[in-house]
Amino acid sequence: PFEALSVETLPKRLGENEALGERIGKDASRWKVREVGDGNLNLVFIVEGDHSAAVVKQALPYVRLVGDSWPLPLKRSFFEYHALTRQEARAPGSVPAIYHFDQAQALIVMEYLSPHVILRRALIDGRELPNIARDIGLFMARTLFRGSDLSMVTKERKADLALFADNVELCDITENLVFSDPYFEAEMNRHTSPQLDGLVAELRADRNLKVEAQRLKHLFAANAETLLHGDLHSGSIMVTDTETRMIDPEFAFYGPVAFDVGMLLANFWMAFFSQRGHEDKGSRDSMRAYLLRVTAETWSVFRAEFSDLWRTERTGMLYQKSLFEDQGDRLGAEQALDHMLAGIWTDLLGFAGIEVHRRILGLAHNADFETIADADLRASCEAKALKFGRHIAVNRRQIHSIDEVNTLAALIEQE
Ligand code: SR1
Ligand code: MG
Repeated sequence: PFEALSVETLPKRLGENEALGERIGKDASRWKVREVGDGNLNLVFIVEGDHSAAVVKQALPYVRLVGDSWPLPLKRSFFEYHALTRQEARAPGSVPAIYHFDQAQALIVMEYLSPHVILRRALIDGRELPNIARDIGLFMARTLFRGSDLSMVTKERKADLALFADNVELCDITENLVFSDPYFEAEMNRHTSPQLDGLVAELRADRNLKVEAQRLKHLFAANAETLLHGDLHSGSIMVTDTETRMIDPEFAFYGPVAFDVGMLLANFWMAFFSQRGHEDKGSRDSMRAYLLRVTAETWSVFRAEFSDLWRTERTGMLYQKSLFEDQGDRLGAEQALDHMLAGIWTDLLGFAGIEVHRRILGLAHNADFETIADADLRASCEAKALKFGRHIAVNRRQIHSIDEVNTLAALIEQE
């Protein structure tokens, strides 16, 4: 039966696994174990032995953030494992290596990434990382293209879709926490700045915004386009100055391409709006400019790589080459690509706006804002982010370039 690990029980339980012993160190009694999980859902341990170190991630039968009053199935670990293996195949080197998976114990033993830190932490600290836009843009384009009917054998994609369709409880979290709860007085909501009460009431009375959020929820739930990471925010990415790895795809399921891209860009924009709150040790002008460059570069890398894959790897049943290039109609294939990218762009703005809102109004907040000690300053950063989120979600069909969005972000930030 399932048993949650502890610092004390882990060496005994995993030390019996020969392959792990070989890798970490044969004498498990010498393993040093720390529990480091600070996420919303799981236990995470770092295990250091005589040979090397590893990370052990174990799902709990409930939501760690809330407690056992909110049960959550252990099978999320199964989906995380299968998402990691697909991401590694589609974007090699972008996720941690897996050493061991135990479905019954809902645990994954994986590569210990060191000296990596969580990207969100690095951005709060004002670190300008040179490679994140390229690395994340490539990761998204490769996993999202290669997990879709543009690339996969459709029989395999449909079987995979059925497999991940069972990740229903984690989809349910997103469907409620991201798309609905922020827009009414849901029980689990908590905005921590009472200074925002007026604006929050305005947003909850904003018919256009609520209709848009529901249209996006519909898209999220009904458009099973590709295998998503499902929770691609800056807390799901680990970095050094030169390396970037995506972690934690337990929310993986088949959904719209634009969801991952929108959630990710939203987290860069939130980092941007929170910088004013982290200026106690010096100006963040350069960091703000950097973050806007990162959003533009990420989108541009994504577009370029997605387009390249479209031209070179379109082996699936969608927009078959036999309809276009094979008949000498390269322009037709380009036209279809433009349409798809235009759709992704419009939808990602919606998902981004909604993601910004839920991180301020809903249950699961962001350290970017939460670590701002001065309550008025925090509320002012959050208010600007909320206005920005509303604007891009509601006006997404009228916004045509990332430069436009970034100009708007800079204008709101300076208000
Ligand atoms: C109850 S889970 C809250 C949030 O944490 C995860 O990281 C997801 O973002 C989820 O929405
Ligand atoms: Mg997570």
